[in-house]
This record gives sequence, structure tokens and C-alpha cells, in this order.
Amino acid sequence: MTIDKSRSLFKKANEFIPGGVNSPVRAFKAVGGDPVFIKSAKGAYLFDEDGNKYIELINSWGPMILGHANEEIEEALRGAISSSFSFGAPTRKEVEMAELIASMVPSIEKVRMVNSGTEATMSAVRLARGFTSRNKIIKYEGCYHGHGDSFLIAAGSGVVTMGAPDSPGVTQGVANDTLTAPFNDLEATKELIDNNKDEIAAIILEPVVGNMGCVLPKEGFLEGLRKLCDDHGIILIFDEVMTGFRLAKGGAQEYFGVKPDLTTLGKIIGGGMPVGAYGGRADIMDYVSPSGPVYQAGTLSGNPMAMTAGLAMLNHLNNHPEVYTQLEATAKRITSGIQSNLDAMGLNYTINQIGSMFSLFFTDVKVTNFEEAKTSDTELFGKYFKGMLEKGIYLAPSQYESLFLSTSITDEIADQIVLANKEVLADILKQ
Ligand code: KE4
Repeated sequence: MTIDKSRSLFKKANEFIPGGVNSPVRAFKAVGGDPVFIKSAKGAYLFDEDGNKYIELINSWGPMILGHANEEIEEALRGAISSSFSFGAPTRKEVEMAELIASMVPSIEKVRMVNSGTEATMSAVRLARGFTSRNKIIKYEGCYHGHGDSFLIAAGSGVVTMGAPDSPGVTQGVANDTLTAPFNDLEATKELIDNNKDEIAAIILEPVVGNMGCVLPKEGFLEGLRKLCDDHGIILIFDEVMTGFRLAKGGAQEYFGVKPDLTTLGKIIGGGMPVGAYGGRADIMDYVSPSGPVYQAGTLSGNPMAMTAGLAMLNHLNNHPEVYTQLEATAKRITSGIQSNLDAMGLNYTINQIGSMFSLFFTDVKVTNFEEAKTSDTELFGKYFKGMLEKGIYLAPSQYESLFLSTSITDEIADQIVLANKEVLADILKQ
């Protein structure tokens, strides 16, 4: 497999773009080597600039749940393209989108469109702080909520100390208002609440984590957070940028039957176009400008072309809930095949799977939080990633990312993934 064109593009890209990419994870730094530059995609396949073909297991980090170049979405965009792209004025499609989201997501009564998951989470936290007149938030180690300052916080030592900035440019002032706890740890959460009485505006979490690799909530964790928030007047925010419309048409909150007060959305919501959203209880959302005092705005929010793609995507998912059964069956076919490969080789690596999200952790530890995820052998993962890429399987270029399936992945393609996994594991463990 040659990637000469990608290599020369990457060299050029580094002259004009920091790190040669517009989002860090794309640079393959966690796995080594140069990234391949994608030229086109169709269904379950990516095609790079050198003509290499890959089975796609990231799907743009979630959005392409119906596979690439989906006919329905393309048709909708073709139909809208001659009506101009953006007005900065209210449109019918935004009303249709808001009504559809409210009908699909159990806890959403009102919703505001934005342009990314980061905008959604930043806005939701500002809203929770404004609504409660409290400053602090609790997040969980290993959960990622976009690049907003309040989220780029390393865990503080001990349960009462403040977080520490996790990036230059984030001030200690901001970090002081973000407390962190281990994911799945209700006791640590309760301790933070007790040690910061009436100061906590919100708890924000990925209800199923994708950003430390796929990690599921323990039995009772989500329900426990719901009760803690009810008891202490804290806003519960489910960051469903990944899980929204992926685990079920109503996301993780439908899957687990736990309703947050606010939900943040992204990825699938835009059908591949740049869309984010935050929504929830009407009494809270009415606090958002211009109906309330919490300011938030955006030139391209609710953009007509993005709404067109998002409406086509969400209407399909809403009208075809059977896709979730199909996606789960495909995920189980792949993960049970990989488990058989591990068993045959006497390897006890950890697989976490839920719906159409899964991760293979190169550790024999059960992974329920970030500390446990970090016991993975990331060097071995790098070799595995490269081996799979050579065999035409495009994985997330980091151990700490979930994989995402699309409905374009047939049983035959699933079996190809399992076979490649077997051959690559055999190769890298021979070394
Ligand atoms: P964006 O601003 O990238 O649209 O969304 C931020 C975000 C918020 N919340 C969750 C749960 C997320 O997973 C994300 C973004 N996810 C990453 C994948 N780890 C996007 C890939 C990237 O950063 O390039």
C-alpha cells in the first residue's frame, strides 16, 4: 500500500495548517506514521488520494450512521441547493428540526441549534450556571465535551481541590470552577457535592463514554446521578454528542430510561453537516436569550443547508428504528468474532460494546473508568492500528476512541473485519 500522495499533501498541509490537520486526532500522532488523506467515500468505504480503499469504522467520528454518500441526504441537499445557503433569518426548516428533535429525544421540550458539539456543551454549561446562579460544574475523568475552557481540566488531586488547566491558555480561574471525579463513581460525586454545598450548577457527562474508548455506565450510575441532582438542585447534563441518535433514536436517555435536565447533541444530528444543539426542560431553555438573560448566538446556527441534511438524517432514523437492531446485531457479530480470535490466541484483552459503539482495549483489566482504560498498551495498539490500516480497515487512530458502525456494514464486511483482526493480532504478537 503506497500513500505517496497523502504524504506529500501532509507535508504541504504542515506549511499552512497547525500539525497539518484541522483537528488534532486526525494527525495519527497517537499511533505514529502519516495520516492518509481521504478523497471520497461511499457506503462502508473510504478512498484515499492514492486510491487505497478502506472499510470505515469511524464514520466521521459518528455522523455517518447511514454510511457515506447516503442517497436520501444527497437528494435532499440537491433539492435545497438553489434556494441559497444561508439567510441569518428564521426559516421553516429550523422549526421542523426543533419539533422533530423534541419528538425524538425524551427530555427535550425546547432546543437551540448551534454549529458544533463544543458550542452545544459550552452553551449548556453557561445556561446551567445562569439558571442556578451557581458557578461550579462536575465532569468525569476521560469524558470529553469539546474544547471549551471549562472542560480542558485535569483531575485535581483529592476530592476538594480544584481542577488544574489541561491546556495552556486555560486559566486557573476557569479551572477553579470545574471539579472532576472518576467515571462510574457515585461516592466520589457525592463527596464533591457535600464539599461544595450549594455551589454546583451542573454535572455533565457522556452517559456512555466514547472518548476514553467505549465505556458503559455501571448499573445504577445514571439513576444515582439523577437522584443526586434532584436532591441538590443540580442540573444534570447528558452530553449526547456521540450517543444521541446513535444508541437509539432518543439516544442514551431512551436506551437507559434516565432523563437529564439538558442534553447536548452533535454529529449525527447534522447528517455530516456542521450542526450541534442543546435542549431540555422548557423552564431552563426559556432562560436563553432572547427569551431569557443567558446570552448565546451564532451566525450560521440553524443554517438551511445543514438543517436540510439533518432533517433527512433524523427523519430516516425516526421512521426506521429497525436500524438500531441491525446496527447492534452487526456490532455483536464483529465483537463476538474478535472475542473468538482472542480466545483462540489465549489473549484476554477487553472488549466494551453497546449498540453500534465498541472498543478493543489492549489490557486484561475490565475498563469502567479512565484509570483502567490507561492500563492499555498503547504501543501495541499503534501496531494493531497500522496493521489493520494495511489490510484496508480504517480504525480510530487512538486507543482512547470508540468505533462507530454504519448501516452500510454488511455481514460479509463484518466478517472481513474479524478476519483482518485475527491476522493482525497474530502478526503483531509474533513480533
Ligand atoms: P465537536 O465540537 O467536535 O463537534 O464536538 C465536541 C464533542 C463534544 N462531546 C462529545 C461527547 C464528543 O465526542 C465531542 C467530539 N468528539 C471527538 C471524538 N473524540 C471529535 C473528533 C475530533 O475531535 O476531531
